[in-house]
Amino acid sequence: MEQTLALIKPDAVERNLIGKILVMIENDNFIIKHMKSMQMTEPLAKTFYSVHEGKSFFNKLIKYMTSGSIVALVLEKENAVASFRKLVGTTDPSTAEDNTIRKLYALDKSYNSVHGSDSLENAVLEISIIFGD
Ligand code: IDP
Ligand code: MG
Repeated sequence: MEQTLALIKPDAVERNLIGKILVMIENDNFIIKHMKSMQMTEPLAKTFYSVHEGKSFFNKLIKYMTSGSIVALVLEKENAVASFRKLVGTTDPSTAEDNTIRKLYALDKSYNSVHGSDSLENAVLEISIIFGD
């Protein structure tokens, strides 16, 4: 079964939204295979977001993602990667579809509450970065 990597980001953990987001994930028939609460170190965040290195928002992104606890999840479902991206909604919540996690909970395009892998290849890579030994 296909897997994807989900993160509940610091802005959502801080606002006590873990439970509400997990309900949305379970109601959309994802199986939670692994789950942990953690705080990203700066090196881990830089590795995880290395594709964005050099972009204008990179430093702000690293500061945000290391600012507090996150919840990391490995989710399983048929077509998990695309299905979870659909549940997450667009990067900027102002353009996200109704009933997506970001439409309901994201603050703006920087502090947007959740992460979902954007391809099968990146899902495998991100799962190994966060859950690999
Ligand atoms: P995604 O999370 O929807 O895949 P990406 O473009 O991969 O979006 O960007 C990764 C993360 O970087 C976003 O979720 C958001 O937290 C942050 N980000 C993206 N674009 C901007 C921006 O223009 N300004 C500030 N932060 C941004
Ligand atoms: Mg992305």
